[in-house]
Amino acid sequence: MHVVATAGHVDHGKSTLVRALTGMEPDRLEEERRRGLTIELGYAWTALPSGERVAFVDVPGHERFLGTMLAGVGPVPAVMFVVAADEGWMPQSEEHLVALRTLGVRHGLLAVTRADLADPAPALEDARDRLAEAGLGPMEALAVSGRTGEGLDGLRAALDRLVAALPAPDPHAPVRLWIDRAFSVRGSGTVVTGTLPAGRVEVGDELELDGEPVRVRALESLKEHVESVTGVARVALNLRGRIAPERGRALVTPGAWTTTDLADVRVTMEVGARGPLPARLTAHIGSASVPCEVRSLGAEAEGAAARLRLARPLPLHLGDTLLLRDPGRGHGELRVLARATVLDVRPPELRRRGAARERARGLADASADAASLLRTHLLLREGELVAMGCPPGGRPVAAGWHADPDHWSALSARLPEVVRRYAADHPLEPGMPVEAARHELGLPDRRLVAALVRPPLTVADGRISTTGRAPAGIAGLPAPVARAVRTLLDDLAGAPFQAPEAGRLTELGLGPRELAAAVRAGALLRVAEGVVLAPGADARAAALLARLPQPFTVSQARSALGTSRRVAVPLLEHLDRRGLTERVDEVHRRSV
Ligand SMILES: Nc1nc2c(ncn2[C@@H]2O[C@H](COP(=O)(O)OP(=O)(O)O)[C@@H](O)[C@H]2O)c(=O)[nH]1
Ligand SMILES: [Mg+2]
Repeated sequence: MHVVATAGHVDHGKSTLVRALTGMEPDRLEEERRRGLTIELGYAWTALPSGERVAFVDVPGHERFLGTMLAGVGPVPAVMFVVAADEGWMPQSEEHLVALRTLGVRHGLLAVTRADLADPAPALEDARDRLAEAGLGPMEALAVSGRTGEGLDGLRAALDRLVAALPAPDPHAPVRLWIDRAFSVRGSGTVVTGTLPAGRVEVGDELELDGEPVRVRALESLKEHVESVTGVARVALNLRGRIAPERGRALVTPGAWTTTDLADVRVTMEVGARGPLPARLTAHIGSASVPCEVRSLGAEAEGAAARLRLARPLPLHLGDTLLLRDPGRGHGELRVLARATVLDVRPPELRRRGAARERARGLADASADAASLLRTHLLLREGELVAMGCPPGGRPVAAGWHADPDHWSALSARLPEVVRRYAADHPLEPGMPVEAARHELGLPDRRLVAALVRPPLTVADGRISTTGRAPAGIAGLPAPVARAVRTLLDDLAGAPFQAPEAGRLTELGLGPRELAAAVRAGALLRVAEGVVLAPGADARAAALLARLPQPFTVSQARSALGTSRRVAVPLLEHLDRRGLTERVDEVHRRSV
Protein backbone atom coordinates (compact mmCIF):
# COMPACT_ATOMS: atom_id res chain seq x y z
CA MET A 1 0.00 0.00 0.00
CA HIS A 2 1.00 3.61 -0.48
CA VAL A 3 -0.15 6.80 1.15
CA VAL A 4 -0.42 10.16 -0.60
CA ALA A 5 -1.50 13.42 1.01
CA THR A 6 -3.23 16.25 -0.82
CA ALA A 7 -2.03 19.83 -0.69
CA GLY A 8 -3.20 23.11 -2.14
CA HIS A 9 -5.35 26.20 -1.64
CA VAL A 10 -8.88 25.96 -0.24
CA ASP A 11 -11.64 25.30 -2.82
CA HIS A 12 -9.20 24.31 -5.53
CA GLY A 13 -10.80 20.88 -5.86
CA LYS A 14 -8.66 18.56 -3.68
CA SER A 15 -11.56 16.73 -2.05
CA THR A 16 -13.46 16.54 -5.34
CA LEU A 17 -10.45 14.93 -6.98
CA VAL A 18 -10.03 12.39 -4.19
CA ARG A 19 -13.75 11.61 -4.44
CA ALA A 20 -13.49 11.17 -8.22
CA LEU A 21 -10.45 8.90 -7.92
CA THR A 22 -11.72 6.69 -5.11
CA GLY A 23 -15.50 6.89 -5.15
CA MET A 24 -15.26 7.57 -1.40
CA GLU A 25 -16.26 10.67 0.55
CA PRO A 26 -13.21 12.31 2.16
CA ASP A 27 -15.28 15.01 3.89
CA ARG A 28 -16.74 12.85 6.64
CA LEU A 29 -18.28 15.52 8.84
CA GLU A 30 -21.81 16.79 8.36
CA GLU A 31 -20.50 20.33 8.82
CA GLU A 32 -17.91 19.79 6.09
CA ARG A 33 -20.54 18.64 3.61
CA ARG A 34 -22.94 21.44 4.54
CA ARG A 35 -20.25 24.12 4.17
CA GLY A 36 -18.45 22.43 1.27
CA LEU A 37 -15.22 22.90 3.21
CA THR A 38 -12.68 20.40 4.50
CA ILE A 39 -12.08 21.00 8.19
CA GLU A 40 -10.73 17.66 9.31
CA LEU A 41 -8.40 15.17 7.68
CA GLY A 42 -10.22 12.91 5.21
CA TYR A 43 -9.32 9.37 4.27
CA ALA A 44 -10.17 7.50 1.06
CA TRP A 45 -8.49 4.77 -0.94
CA THR A 46 -8.57 2.94 -4.22
CA ALA A 47 -6.67 0.49 -6.39
CA LEU A 48 -4.55 1.95 -9.17
CA PRO A 49 -4.43 0.38 -12.66
CA SER A 50 -1.35 -1.66 -11.64
CA GLY A 51 -3.33 -3.14 -8.75
CA GLU A 52 -1.30 -1.18 -6.17
CA ARG A 53 -3.51 0.33 -3.54
CA VAL A 54 -3.20 3.96 -2.63
CA ALA A 55 -4.75 5.74 0.35
CA PHE A 56 -5.24 9.50 0.34
CA VAL A 57 -5.02 11.74 3.35
CA ASP A 58 -7.09 14.71 2.23
CA VAL A 59 -6.09 17.90 4.03
CA PRO A 60 -7.91 21.18 4.53
CA GLY A 61 -6.63 24.07 2.45
CA HIS A 62 -8.09 26.91 4.48
CA GLU A 63 -5.45 28.99 6.22
CA ARG A 64 -7.14 28.50 9.59
CA PHE A 65 -6.40 24.81 9.42
CA LEU A 66 -2.68 24.83 8.64
CA GLY A 67 -2.06 22.80 11.81
CA THR A 68 -4.44 20.09 10.61
CA MET A 69 -2.84 20.15 7.19
CA LEU A 70 0.58 19.61 8.77
CA ALA A 71 -0.74 16.74 10.90
CA GLY A 72 -1.97 15.04 7.75
CA VAL A 73 1.14 15.58 5.66
CA GLY A 74 3.68 15.08 8.48
CA PRO A 75 4.03 11.29 8.37
CA VAL A 76 3.24 10.91 4.64
CA PRO A 77 6.04 10.46 2.08
CA ALA A 78 4.29 11.76 -1.08
CA VAL A 79 1.89 14.49 -2.08
CA MET A 80 -0.70 15.28 -4.75
CA PHE A 81 -0.43 19.02 -5.14
CA VAL A 82 -3.68 20.51 -6.43
CA VAL A 83 -4.06 23.90 -8.17
CA ALA A 84 -7.30 25.18 -9.75
CA ALA A 85 -6.95 26.03 -13.43
CA ASP A 86 -9.27 28.99 -13.04
CA GLU A 87 -7.60 30.52 -9.99
CA GLY A 88 -3.96 29.61 -10.32
CA TRP A 89 -1.37 29.93 -7.58
CA MET A 90 -2.86 31.28 -4.32
CA PRO A 91 -1.59 32.07 -0.79
CA GLN A 92 -2.19 28.60 0.64
CA SER A 93 -0.64 27.04 -2.45
CA GLU A 94 2.47 28.92 -1.44
CA GLU A 95 2.11 28.11 2.24
CA HIS A 96 1.64 24.40 1.59
CA LEU A 97 4.62 24.44 -0.74
CA VAL A 98 6.79 26.02 1.95
CA ALA A 99 5.55 23.46 4.48
CA LEU A 100 6.31 20.54 2.18
CA ARG A 101 9.76 21.87 1.43
CA THR A 102 10.44 22.38 5.12
CA LEU A 103 9.28 18.88 6.01
CA GLY A 104 11.49 17.49 3.29
CA VAL A 105 8.73 15.91 1.18
CA ARG A 106 10.46 15.02 -2.08
CA HIS A 107 7.89 13.00 -3.99
CA GLY A 108 4.68 14.11 -5.60
CA LEU A 109 2.74 15.16 -8.61
CA LEU A 110 0.94 18.29 -9.67
CA ALA A 111 -2.74 18.10 -10.66
CA VAL A 112 -4.17 21.26 -12.17
CA THR A 113 -7.88 20.61 -11.79
CA ARG A 114 -11.09 22.43 -12.68
CA ALA A 115 -9.70 22.33 -16.22
CA ASP A 116 -13.31 22.46 -17.46
CA LEU A 117 -13.54 26.03 -16.12
CA ALA A 118 -10.43 27.57 -17.67
CA ASP A 119 -7.46 26.83 -19.86
CA PRO A 120 -5.18 24.90 -17.46
CA ALA A 121 -1.95 25.71 -19.34
CA PRO A 122 -0.98 29.01 -17.62
CA ALA A 123 -1.71 27.74 -14.07
CA LEU A 124 0.08 24.49 -14.84
CA GLU A 125 3.21 26.17 -16.16
CA ASP A 126 3.36 28.63 -13.28
CA ALA A 127 2.79 25.98 -10.59
CA ARG A 128 5.32 23.60 -12.13
CA ASP A 129 7.97 26.31 -12.13
CA ARG A 130 7.31 27.17 -8.50
CA LEU A 131 7.44 23.54 -7.38
CA ALA A 132 10.67 22.96 -9.28
CA GLU A 133 12.20 26.11 -7.84
CA ALA A 134 11.37 24.90 -4.35
CA GLY A 135 13.21 21.69 -5.03
CA LEU A 136 10.11 19.50 -4.96
CA GLY A 137 10.75 17.81 -8.18
CA PRO A 138 10.94 16.55 -10.76
CA MET A 139 7.18 16.22 -10.65
CA GLU A 140 4.73 15.11 -13.25
CA ALA A 141 2.13 17.77 -14.01
CA LEU A 142 -1.33 17.00 -15.40
CA ALA A 143 -4.49 18.89 -16.26
CA VAL A 144 -7.68 17.22 -14.98
CA SER A 145 -11.26 17.89 -14.01
CA GLY A 146 -12.83 16.37 -10.96
CA ARG A 147 -16.22 17.35 -12.33
CA THR A 148 -16.10 15.92 -15.91
CA GLY A 149 -13.54 13.20 -15.23
CA GLU A 150 -11.32 14.53 -17.99
CA GLY A 151 -7.67 13.49 -17.49
CA LEU A 152 -8.42 11.13 -14.59
CA ASP A 153 -7.08 8.03 -16.37
CA GLY A 154 -3.86 9.91 -16.99
CA LEU A 155 -3.78 10.93 -13.32
CA ARG A 156 -4.24 7.30 -12.20
CA ALA A 157 -1.37 6.23 -14.44
CA ALA A 158 0.78 9.07 -13.10
CA LEU A 159 -0.06 8.03 -9.51
CA ASP A 160 1.08 4.52 -10.39
CA ARG A 161 4.40 5.89 -11.63
CA LEU A 162 4.71 8.06 -8.53
CA VAL A 163 4.18 5.24 -6.02
CA ALA A 164 6.39 2.85 -7.99
CA ALA A 165 9.26 5.33 -7.63
CA LEU A 166 8.87 5.80 -3.86
CA PRO A 167 11.72 4.41 -1.76
CA ALA A 168 10.69 1.26 0.12
CA PRO A 169 10.56 1.95 3.85
CA ASP A 170 12.49 -0.31 6.24
CA PRO A 171 10.17 -3.05 7.55
CA HIS A 172 12.44 -3.49 10.59
CA ALA A 173 12.47 0.19 11.52
CA PRO A 174 11.24 1.01 15.04
CA VAL A 175 7.58 1.95 15.05
CA ARG A 176 6.50 5.55 15.57
CA LEU A 177 2.87 5.86 14.67
CA TRP A 178 1.65 9.45 14.98
CA ILE A 179 -2.02 9.36 15.91
CA ASP A 180 -4.24 11.49 13.69
CA ARG A 181 -7.59 10.29 15.04
CA ALA A 182 -8.65 8.66 18.30
CA PHE A 183 -12.12 7.52 19.28
CA SER A 184 -13.98 4.96 21.37
CA VAL A 185 -15.95 2.20 19.76
CA ARG A 186 -18.63 0.72 21.97
CA GLY A 187 -17.65 -2.84 22.82
CA SER A 188 -14.07 -2.64 21.57
CA GLY A 189 -12.61 0.29 23.46
CA THR A 190 -10.09 2.74 22.11
CA VAL A 191 -9.24 2.99 18.41
CA VAL A 192 -6.54 5.18 16.94
CA THR A 193 -5.63 5.76 13.31
CA GLY A 194 -2.52 7.03 11.64
CA THR A 195 -0.07 6.65 8.80
CA LEU A 196 2.57 4.06 9.66
CA PRO A 197 5.65 5.35 7.80
CA ALA A 198 7.91 2.32 8.34
CA GLY A 199 8.32 -0.76 10.50
CA ARG A 200 5.70 -3.33 11.34
CA VAL A 201 2.80 -3.65 13.76
CA GLU A 202 1.22 -6.96 14.72
CA VAL A 203 -1.81 -7.93 16.73
CA GLY A 204 -0.57 -8.60 20.28
CA ASP A 205 2.37 -6.15 20.02
CA GLU A 206 3.19 -4.05 23.03
CA LEU A 207 3.82 -0.43 22.17
CA GLU A 208 4.20 2.66 24.32
CA LEU A 209 2.13 5.80 24.46
CA ASP A 210 3.65 8.60 26.56
CA GLY A 211 5.65 5.97 28.41
CA GLU A 212 2.57 3.82 29.19
CA PRO A 213 2.44 0.30 27.79
CA VAL A 214 -0.41 -0.42 25.38
CA ARG A 215 -1.36 -3.69 23.76
CA VAL A 216 -2.58 -3.94 20.16
CA ARG A 217 -5.82 -5.93 20.43
CA ALA A 218 -6.83 -5.73 16.81
CA LEU A 219 -5.61 -4.15 13.63
CA GLU A 220 -7.32 -2.78 10.54
CA SER A 221 -5.95 -1.37 7.36
CA LEU A 222 -8.35 0.21 4.85
CA LYS A 223 -11.29 -1.18 6.86
CA GLU A 224 -10.06 -4.77 6.62
CA HIS A 225 -9.00 -6.84 9.64
CA VAL A 226 -5.38 -7.86 9.38
CA GLU A 227 -2.90 -9.65 11.65
CA SER A 228 0.04 -7.39 10.80
CA VAL A 229 0.83 -4.27 8.79
CA THR A 230 4.12 -3.05 7.38
CA GLY A 231 4.65 0.63 6.59
CA VAL A 232 3.85 2.62 4.58
CA ALA A 233 0.21 2.05 5.48
CA ARG A 234 -2.90 3.61 6.84
CA VAL A 235 -3.76 1.72 10.01
CA ALA A 236 -6.41 1.62 12.70
CA LEU A 237 -5.35 0.08 16.01
CA ASN A 238 -7.66 -1.18 18.68
CA LEU A 239 -5.76 -0.65 21.92
CA ARG A 240 -5.83 -2.00 25.44
CA GLY A 241 -4.21 0.03 28.19
CA ARG A 242 -4.93 2.78 30.66
CA ILE A 243 -4.49 5.52 28.12
CA ALA A 244 -6.22 8.51 26.63
CA PRO A 245 -4.79 8.82 23.15
CA GLU A 246 -5.30 11.89 21.01
CA ARG A 247 -3.98 13.44 17.83
CA GLY A 248 -0.33 14.35 18.08
CA ARG A 249 0.64 11.54 20.45
CA ALA A 250 2.66 8.67 19.09
CA LEU A 251 2.67 4.93 19.62
CA VAL A 252 6.25 3.75 19.67
CA THR A 253 8.34 0.62 19.95
CA PRO A 254 9.45 0.49 23.60
CA GLY A 255 13.09 1.50 24.10
CA ALA A 256 13.55 2.57 20.49
CA TRP A 257 12.97 6.32 20.90
CA THR A 258 14.11 9.04 23.26
CA THR A 259 11.15 10.88 24.65
CA THR A 260 12.36 14.36 25.42
CA ASP A 261 11.23 17.94 25.81
CA LEU A 262 14.70 19.29 25.10
CA ALA A 263 16.54 19.03 21.80
CA ASP A 264 19.51 20.70 20.17
CA VAL A 265 18.82 21.41 16.51
CA ARG A 266 20.24 23.01 13.42
CA VAL A 267 17.87 25.70 12.20
CA THR A 268 17.45 26.34 8.51
CA MET A 269 15.41 29.48 7.88
CA GLU A 270 12.78 29.27 5.17
CA VAL A 271 13.30 31.34 2.08
CA GLY A 272 11.68 34.68 2.79
CA ALA A 273 11.70 34.26 6.58
CA ARG A 274 13.67 36.98 8.23
CA GLY A 275 15.58 36.28 11.46
CA PRO A 276 15.94 36.41 14.33
CA LEU A 277 13.49 33.63 15.09
CA PRO A 278 10.82 34.56 17.62
CA ALA A 279 11.47 32.93 21.01
CA ARG A 280 8.05 31.26 21.09
CA LEU A 281 7.01 29.08 18.19
CA THR A 282 5.06 25.94 17.45
CA ALA A 283 7.01 22.84 16.47
CA HIS A 284 5.37 20.33 14.15
CA ILE A 285 6.44 16.76 13.61
CA GLY A 286 4.27 13.87 12.51
CA SER A 287 0.78 14.74 13.65
CA ALA A 288 2.08 16.64 16.67
CA SER A 289 2.10 20.36 17.12
CA VAL A 290 3.75 21.53 20.32
CA PRO A 291 4.50 25.04 21.55
CA CYS A 292 8.20 25.50 22.08
CA GLU A 293 10.79 27.99 23.25
CA VAL A 294 13.71 28.57 20.94
CA ARG A 295 17.06 29.55 22.37
CA SER A 296 19.64 30.47 19.84
CA LEU A 297 23.06 29.16 20.84
CA GLY A 298 25.26 31.05 18.45
CA ALA A 299 25.13 33.95 16.08
CA GLU A 300 22.02 34.18 13.91
CA ALA A 301 23.10 32.66 10.68
CA GLU A 302 22.13 30.08 8.17
CA GLY A 303 22.37 26.65 9.78
CA ALA A 304 22.47 28.19 13.27
CA ALA A 305 22.37 25.96 16.32
CA ALA A 306 19.45 26.33 18.70
CA ARG A 307 17.98 24.61 21.72
CA LEU A 308 14.27 23.80 21.67
CA ARG A 309 12.31 23.40 24.87
CA LEU A 310 9.04 21.69 23.99
CA ALA A 311 5.88 22.18 26.02
CA ARG A 312 5.51 18.41 26.14
CA PRO A 313 7.96 15.60 25.47
CA LEU A 314 8.06 13.94 22.05
CA PRO A 315 9.64 10.66 20.96
CA LEU A 316 12.55 11.77 18.79
CA HIS A 317 15.58 10.49 16.93
CA LEU A 318 18.59 12.37 15.69
CA GLY A 319 17.99 13.50 12.14
CA ASP A 320 14.27 14.12 12.72
CA THR A 321 12.89 17.23 11.06
CA LEU A 322 10.68 19.65 12.97
CA LEU A 323 8.82 22.42 11.24
CA LEU A 324 8.83 25.69 13.19
CA ARG A 325 5.81 27.90 12.73
CA ASP A 326 4.83 31.26 14.17
CA PRO A 327 1.29 30.73 15.43
CA GLY A 328 0.84 34.47 15.84
CA ARG A 329 1.25 35.45 12.22
CA GLY A 330 -1.31 35.17 9.48
CA HIS A 331 -2.91 36.91 6.53
CA GLY A 332 -0.26 36.95 3.90
CA GLU A 333 2.66 36.73 6.28
CA LEU A 334 4.92 33.72 6.19
CA ARG A 335 3.99 31.47 9.08
CA VAL A 336 6.26 28.51 8.39
CA LEU A 337 9.59 29.95 9.38
CA ALA A 338 12.21 27.29 9.63
CA ARG A 339 13.23 23.70 9.61
CA ALA A 340 14.90 22.32 12.72
CA THR A 341 17.02 19.22 12.24
CA VAL A 342 17.48 17.31 15.47
CA LEU A 343 21.16 16.87 16.42
CA ASP A 344 20.84 15.85 20.06
CA VAL A 345 17.93 14.55 22.10
CA ARG A 346 19.75 14.67 25.44
CA PRO A 347 21.63 17.93 25.20
CA PRO A 348 24.11 18.79 27.93
CA GLU A 349 23.29 21.53 30.42
CA LEU A 350 24.74 24.93 29.61
CA ARG A 351 25.82 26.40 32.91
CA ARG A 352 29.22 27.92 32.47
CA ARG A 353 29.71 31.27 30.79
CA GLY A 354 30.37 30.77 27.12
CA ALA A 355 28.94 27.23 27.23
CA ALA A 356 26.24 28.09 24.68
CA ARG A 357 28.75 29.39 22.16
CA GLU A 358 30.98 26.41 22.66
CA ARG A 359 27.98 24.13 22.17
CA ALA A 360 27.07 25.98 18.96
CA ARG A 361 30.58 25.40 17.65
CA GLY A 362 30.29 21.71 18.54
CA LEU A 363 26.96 21.46 16.75
CA ALA A 364 28.23 23.28 13.66
CA ASP A 365 29.93 20.17 12.32
CA ALA A 366 27.70 17.64 14.10
CA SER A 367 25.86 15.04 12.13
CA ALA A 368 23.07 12.67 13.10
CA ASP A 369 25.23 9.68 13.94
CA ALA A 370 26.76 7.78 16.84
CA ALA A 371 30.27 9.23 16.40
CA SER A 372 28.89 12.75 16.58
CA LEU A 373 26.84 11.94 19.69
CA LEU A 374 29.83 10.39 21.43
CA ARG A 375 31.89 13.52 20.85
CA THR A 376 29.40 15.30 23.12
CA HIS A 377 28.36 12.56 25.51
CA LEU A 378 31.75 10.76 25.61
CA LEU A 379 30.22 7.50 26.84
CA LEU A 380 26.83 6.02 25.96
CA ARG A 381 25.21 2.65 26.36
CA GLU A 382 24.24 0.81 23.21
CA GLY A 383 20.56 1.05 24.21
CA GLU A 384 20.86 4.82 24.60
CA LEU A 385 22.35 5.17 21.13
CA VAL A 386 19.58 3.03 19.66
CA ALA A 387 16.94 5.13 21.43
CA MET A 388 18.55 8.23 19.94
CA GLY A 389 18.24 6.74 16.47
CA CYS A 390 21.98 6.13 16.06
CA PRO A 391 22.81 2.45 16.47
CA PRO A 392 26.56 2.21 17.13
CA GLY A 393 28.87 1.33 14.26
CA GLY A 394 31.99 0.32 16.18
CA ARG A 395 32.66 -2.15 18.96
CA PRO A 396 31.82 -1.47 22.62
CA VAL A 397 34.73 -0.64 24.93
CA ALA A 398 33.12 -2.58 27.78
CA ALA A 399 29.84 -4.38 28.55
CA GLY A 400 27.58 -2.52 26.12
CA TRP A 401 29.35 0.85 26.53
CA HIS A 402 30.53 2.90 23.58
CA ALA A 403 33.13 5.63 23.93
CA ASP A 404 34.43 8.56 21.98
CA PRO A 405 37.86 7.29 20.84
CA ASP A 406 39.74 10.42 21.95
CA HIS A 407 38.07 10.40 25.35
CA TRP A 408 38.85 6.72 25.79
CA SER A 409 42.53 7.10 25.05
CA ALA A 410 42.71 10.09 27.39
CA LEU A 411 41.14 8.00 30.18
CA SER A 412 43.48 5.16 29.47
CA ALA A 413 46.44 7.54 29.76
CA ARG A 414 45.13 8.99 33.03
CA LEU A 415 44.49 5.77 34.93
CA PRO A 416 48.13 4.77 35.69
CA GLU A 417 48.76 8.25 37.10
CA VAL A 418 45.58 8.12 39.18
CA VAL A 419 46.58 4.72 40.59
CA ARG A 420 50.11 5.90 41.33
CA ARG A 421 48.85 8.96 43.19
CA TYR A 422 46.43 6.84 45.19
CA ALA A 423 49.22 4.44 46.16
CA ALA A 424 51.34 7.37 47.32
CA ASP A 425 48.46 8.76 49.40
CA HIS A 426 47.47 5.35 50.81
CA PRO A 427 50.73 3.46 51.36
CA LEU A 428 49.07 0.92 53.67
CA GLU A 429 46.55 -0.22 51.02
CA PRO A 430 47.25 -2.96 48.53
CA GLY A 431 46.13 -0.89 45.54
CA MET A 432 43.38 1.52 44.49
CA PRO A 433 39.81 0.27 44.88
CA VAL A 434 38.15 0.08 41.45
CA GLU A 435 35.27 2.13 42.84
CA ALA A 436 37.66 4.93 43.85
CA ALA A 437 39.16 4.93 40.36
CA ARG A 438 35.66 5.01 38.84
CA HIS A 439 34.85 8.04 40.98
CA GLU A 440 38.16 9.75 40.25
CA LEU A 441 37.76 9.34 36.48
CA GLY A 442 34.07 10.33 36.62
CA LEU A 443 32.93 7.10 34.99
CA PRO A 444 29.37 5.75 35.24
CA ASP A 445 30.23 2.05 35.51
CA ARG A 446 33.02 0.08 37.24
CA ARG A 447 33.27 -2.23 34.25
CA LEU A 448 34.64 0.72 32.30
CA VAL A 449 37.48 1.05 34.80
CA ALA A 450 38.27 -2.66 34.51
CA ALA A 451 38.37 -2.26 30.72
CA LEU A 452 40.93 0.53 31.06
CA VAL A 453 43.35 -1.58 33.10
CA ARG A 454 46.36 -2.61 30.98
CA PRO A 455 49.80 -3.89 32.03
CA PRO A 456 51.66 -2.92 34.12
CA LEU A 457 48.34 -2.28 35.94
CA THR A 458 46.39 -5.30 37.17
CA VAL A 459 43.11 -5.78 39.03
CA ALA A 460 42.77 -8.25 41.87
CA ASP A 461 40.19 -8.40 44.66
CA GLY A 462 38.56 -5.18 43.46
CA ARG A 463 41.81 -3.19 43.59
CA ILE A 464 44.09 -1.88 40.91
CA SER A 465 47.82 -2.02 41.49
CA THR A 466 51.03 -1.79 39.54
CA THR A 467 52.82 -5.07 39.12
CA GLY A 468 56.48 -5.62 38.41
CA ARG A 469 57.55 -2.68 40.52
CA ALA A 470 60.30 -3.48 43.08
CA PRO A 471 59.04 -3.26 46.70
CA ALA A 472 59.82 0.14 48.13
CA GLY A 473 61.39 -1.31 51.31
CA ILE A 474 61.06 0.10 54.80
CA ALA A 475 61.68 3.64 53.57
CA GLY A 476 58.49 3.50 51.50
CA LEU A 477 56.32 3.09 54.62
CA PRO A 478 54.72 5.93 56.57
CA ALA A 479 57.17 7.08 59.27
CA PRO A 480 55.34 5.62 62.36
CA VAL A 481 55.00 2.25 60.66
CA ALA A 482 58.64 2.27 59.57
CA ARG A 483 59.68 3.05 63.17
CA ALA A 484 57.61 0.17 64.58
CA VAL A 485 58.98 -2.25 61.98
CA ARG A 486 62.57 -1.25 62.82
CA THR A 487 61.90 -1.98 66.53
CA LEU A 488 60.46 -5.34 65.56
CA LEU A 489 63.50 -6.18 63.44
CA ASP A 490 65.75 -5.26 66.42
CA ASP A 491 63.72 -7.71 68.58
CA LEU A 492 64.21 -10.38 65.92
CA ALA A 493 67.95 -9.80 65.50
CA GLY A 494 68.73 -11.79 68.67
CA ALA A 495 66.04 -14.47 68.25
CA PRO A 496 65.30 -14.63 64.52
CA PHE A 497 62.54 -17.29 64.73
CA GLN A 498 60.66 -15.98 67.74
CA ALA A 499 57.92 -14.21 65.88
CA PRO A 500 56.40 -11.38 67.95
CA GLU A 501 53.27 -12.23 69.97
CA ALA A 502 50.00 -10.46 69.22
CA GLY A 503 50.43 -8.25 72.28
CA ARG A 504 53.81 -6.97 71.12
CA LEU A 505 52.42 -6.15 67.68
CA THR A 506 49.54 -4.23 69.21
CA GLU A 507 51.93 -2.38 71.51
CA LEU A 508 53.94 -1.29 68.47
CA GLY A 509 50.77 -0.19 66.65
CA LEU A 510 51.11 -2.81 63.93
CA GLY A 511 47.58 -3.92 62.97
CA PRO A 512 46.71 -6.12 60.00
CA ARG A 513 46.81 -3.15 57.56
CA GLU A 514 50.23 -1.99 58.73
CA LEU A 515 51.64 -5.52 58.66
CA ALA A 516 50.27 -6.10 55.16
CA ALA A 517 51.86 -2.85 53.96
CA ALA A 518 55.21 -3.77 55.54
CA VAL A 519 55.06 -7.22 53.91
CA ARG A 520 54.23 -5.65 50.50
CA ALA A 521 57.10 -3.23 50.92
CA GLY A 522 59.43 -6.21 51.56
CA ALA A 523 60.22 -4.99 55.12
CA LEU A 524 58.80 -8.10 56.83
CA LEU A 525 58.27 -11.73 55.86
CA ARG A 526 54.77 -13.05 56.42
CA VAL A 527 54.75 -16.74 57.28
CA ALA A 528 51.11 -17.06 58.29
CA GLU A 529 48.28 -14.88 59.55
CA GLY A 530 49.79 -12.87 62.43
CA VAL A 531 53.20 -14.59 62.15
CA VAL A 532 55.90 -12.29 60.78
CA LEU A 533 59.71 -12.60 60.71
CA ALA A 534 62.58 -10.60 59.25
CA PRO A 535 63.01 -10.86 55.50
CA GLY A 536 65.29 -13.80 54.65
CA ALA A 537 64.40 -15.68 57.85
CA ASP A 538 63.00 -18.53 55.76
CA ALA A 539 66.32 -19.07 53.91
CA ARG A 540 68.24 -19.02 57.25
CA ALA A 541 65.83 -21.57 58.71
CA ALA A 542 66.27 -23.84 55.68
CA ALA A 543 70.06 -23.70 56.09
CA LEU A 544 69.84 -24.65 59.79
CA LEU A 545 67.41 -27.50 59.13
CA ALA A 546 69.70 -28.92 56.41
CA ARG A 547 72.26 -29.66 59.13
CA LEU A 548 69.85 -31.88 61.11
CA PRO A 549 69.83 -35.67 60.73
CA GLN A 550 67.31 -36.34 57.97
CA PRO A 551 64.37 -36.78 58.09
CA PHE A 552 63.36 -34.68 61.11
CA THR A 553 60.20 -34.03 63.11
CA VAL A 554 58.47 -30.74 63.92
CA SER A 555 59.74 -31.01 67.44
CA GLN A 556 63.39 -31.44 66.27
CA ALA A 557 62.99 -28.50 63.93
CA ARG A 558 61.46 -26.37 66.68
CA SER A 559 64.40 -26.87 69.04
CA ALA A 560 66.96 -26.40 66.24
CA LEU A 561 65.38 -23.04 65.40
CA GLY A 562 64.85 -22.08 69.02
CA THR A 563 61.17 -21.29 68.69
CA SER A 564 57.68 -22.47 69.60
CA ARG A 565 55.18 -24.70 67.73
CA ARG A 566 53.14 -21.56 67.01
CA VAL A 567 55.93 -20.45 64.67
CA ALA A 568 57.55 -23.77 63.70
CA VAL A 569 54.44 -25.36 62.17
CA PRO A 570 53.52 -22.50 59.79
CA LEU A 571 57.21 -21.84 59.05
CA LEU A 572 57.71 -25.48 57.94
CA GLU A 573 54.58 -25.26 55.79
CA HIS A 574 55.96 -22.05 54.27
CA LEU A 575 59.27 -23.85 53.52
CA ASP A 576 57.28 -26.75 51.96
CA ARG A 577 55.53 -24.26 49.70
CA ARG A 578 58.82 -22.67 48.67
CA GLY A 579 60.27 -26.12 47.93
CA LEU A 580 63.02 -25.83 50.61
CA THR A 581 61.68 -28.78 52.64
CA GLU A 582 59.30 -31.63 51.85
CA ARG A 583 57.13 -34.04 53.78
CA VAL A 584 58.27 -37.64 54.04
CA ASP A 585 55.30 -38.99 56.01
CA GLU A 586 52.79 -37.81 58.60
CA VAL A 587 55.48 -36.71 61.05
CA HIS A 588 58.75 -36.38 59.11
CA ARG A 589 60.23 -33.86 56.74
CA ARG A 590 63.57 -33.55 55.02
CA SER A 591 65.53 -30.72 53.49
CA VAL A 592 65.54 -30.45 49.72
N1 LIG B 1 -16.28 22.85 -12.45
C1 LIG B 1 -15.55 22.21 -11.57
N2 LIG B 1 -15.74 22.42 -10.28
C2 LIG B 1 -14.96 21.77 -9.40
C3 LIG B 1 -13.94 20.87 -9.82
N3 LIG B 1 -13.32 20.39 -8.72
C4 LIG B 1 -13.92 20.95 -7.65
N4 LIG B 1 -14.91 21.79 -8.05
C5 LIG B 1 -15.74 22.59 -7.18
O1 LIG B 1 -14.92 23.46 -6.43
C6 LIG B 1 -15.40 23.62 -5.12
C7 LIG B 1 -14.33 23.23 -4.14
O2 LIG B 1 -13.97 21.87 -4.29
P1 LIG B 1 -13.38 21.03 -3.14
O3 LIG B 1 -13.04 19.69 -3.72
O4 LIG B 1 -14.19 21.08 -1.91
O5 LIG B 1 -12.04 21.85 -2.89
P2 LIG B 1 -10.96 21.69 -1.75
O6 LIG B 1 -11.20 22.76 -0.76
O7 LIG B 1 -9.66 21.88 -2.44
O8 LIG B 1 -11.09 20.33 -1.19
C8 LIG B 1 -16.63 22.73 -5.01
O9 LIG B 1 -17.76 23.51 -5.21
C9 LIG B 1 -16.47 21.75 -6.15
O10 LIG B 1 -17.68 21.28 -6.66
C10 LIG B 1 -13.78 20.69 -11.22
O11 LIG B 1 -12.88 19.94 -11.67
N5 LIG B 1 -14.59 21.38 -12.06
MG1 LIG C 1 -11.30 19.78 0.71
